[in-house]
Amino acid sequence: MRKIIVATGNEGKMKEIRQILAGDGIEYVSLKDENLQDVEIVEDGTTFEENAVIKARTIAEITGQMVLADDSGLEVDYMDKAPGVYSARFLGEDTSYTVKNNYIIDKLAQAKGEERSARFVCVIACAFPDGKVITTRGTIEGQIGYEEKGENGFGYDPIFFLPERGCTTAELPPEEKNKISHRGRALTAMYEKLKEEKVL
Ligand code: ITT
Repeated sequence: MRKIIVATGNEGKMKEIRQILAGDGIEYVSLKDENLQDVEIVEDGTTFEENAVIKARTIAEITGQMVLADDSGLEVDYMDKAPGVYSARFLGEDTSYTVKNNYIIDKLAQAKGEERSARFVCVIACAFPDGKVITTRGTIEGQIGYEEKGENGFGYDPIFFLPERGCTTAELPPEEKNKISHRGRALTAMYEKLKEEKVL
């Protein structure tokens, strides 16, 4: 079976990536699966695109293979689009998401209705051994909830409320989240591009 490396150490992402791309006869493996978890990746970009490219290129250069990477995050409009590209590092990499999520809820104490707007953004990069790189972007619009709700997903999902569904992305079954999520959209677009270019 053909194997494609996804340059991520985030297990929540990896699980969704496998679910979204399931059924194409390719095995998607993480950095840990390939014993590459200790490779230093300097994520010093200021955009999702820059960071996704840095991750995919670093691993493509080392392995000589085509590599996928995901850079994603939560933009809260009331917080000037923070935490954005710093979503994983927000309040410290080792701080629990209960603390991060409740901090955001508290920040929005005075925000009402539309003022609570937020989005998840995901950029997928595909880097080739010859240095070529392509990216796709997906977003999902929502609002910051008033309390954490739901056990599915990971990270900020318990506070990402979808008004049209009346629930958070952590309350959606995984297959429902993947159909509409930033990651589902960006990955589907990447899959189509790679098919067009006859790489898959
Ligand atoms: P890798 O760089 O190893 O892939 P990371 O977690 O450090 O893992 P990012 O820098 O892209 O990755 O940070 C993404 C963060 O954005 C992630 O840790 C979550 O906090 C948040 N995030 C992204 N997608 C999410 C989703 O679908 N649901 C909830 N939170 C999400």
